[in-house]
Amino acid sequence: MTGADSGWSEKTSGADVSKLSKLAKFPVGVSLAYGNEAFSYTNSPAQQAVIKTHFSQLTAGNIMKMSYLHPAPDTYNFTQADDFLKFARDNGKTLHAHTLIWHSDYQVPAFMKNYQGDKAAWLAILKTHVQTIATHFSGKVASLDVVNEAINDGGGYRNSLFYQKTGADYIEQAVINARAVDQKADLYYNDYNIEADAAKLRTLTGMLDGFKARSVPVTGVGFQMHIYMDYPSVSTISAAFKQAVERKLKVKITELDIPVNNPFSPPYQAGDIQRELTPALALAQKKRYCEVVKAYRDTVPANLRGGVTVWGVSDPSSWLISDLFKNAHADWPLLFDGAYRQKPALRGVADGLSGKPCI
Ligand code: 9MR
Repeated sequence: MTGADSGWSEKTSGADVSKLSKLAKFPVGVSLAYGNEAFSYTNSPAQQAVIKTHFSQLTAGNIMKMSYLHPAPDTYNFTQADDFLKFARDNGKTLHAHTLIWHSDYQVPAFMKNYQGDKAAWLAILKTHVQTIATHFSGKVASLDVVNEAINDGGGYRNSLFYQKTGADYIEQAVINARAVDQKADLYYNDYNIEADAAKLRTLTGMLDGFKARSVPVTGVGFQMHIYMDYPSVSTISAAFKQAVERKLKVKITELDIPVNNPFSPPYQAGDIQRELTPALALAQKKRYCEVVKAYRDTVPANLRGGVTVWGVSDPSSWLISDLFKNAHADWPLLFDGAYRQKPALRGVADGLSGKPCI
């Protein structure tokens, strides 16, 4: 059974949310698949209706990554991204651009993988990359993930292609270079597990302190928040947000999802892995979503709230149901089911946004 099937009943869920984003003064976002990708909104009026009703900000799940926008040294392709931007604008949504620099093997353009050059040459091609893209989107996007996932699980900088060529300098250079061509957009450093992994968080705060000392103009930290029902605790999450808040940096939850099974640790509930989204599990997930959003509101002052974005619209579209996790049962992570029906999780987010008790 996959996330498309569910045992909970819409009638008993009491989700009944009329317009999620109206409940917050900050952006309430969602990531979307585009064009030929599976679960693209472009082919689905039902999905479009959900997007238009409930979200105020959009992030492209893929099409604004490096290899899509900059496939060859002198070739930039903005066709899809511009169409996506048009969809956002036509529907009164802001856009969060993801992401200017990311080490992921799938997303680094082939020409960069093969590029031979010294540190100065690498910093120069990355500067051109960052500034060409940030210039194109300047005035059109509210915020950008400038660098994604540059820190290791367990701490220290990730030994990515970019790190091998430039050390950690590429990170702050990207922020400085983006700011030089876009004075308005919020500029984020974005990563996963920084809310959970103490050593990873220490590397992050060390990096942020260095930025401060050198006046590197980062606006905030994107906490991806691919989390679980049982991990990490709300107090651990709040403490991590505080690290950014204490440094007067914005906090943006950029990729929130909460599967009911945790493939990395024993099943969420004792016994076998949950193979059905029972009403009890759906309600537990509602509570968890609420607590996370409430922790965000309670910990991050209004002027530092960059927003909350979920990583996908419907359960079966989630990256967690993709090949990578196919056999791992990281199921039902999002706010709508495969038929775009509201899950209790949506009510949980709504309650969290409105400061209601999490039940
Ligand atoms: O959800 C995205 C999936 O469709 C892509 O195949 C994958 C590789 O580009 O990236 C996924 O999104 C990732 C995001 O860009 C960065 N943080 C982790 C996300 C989930 O893997």
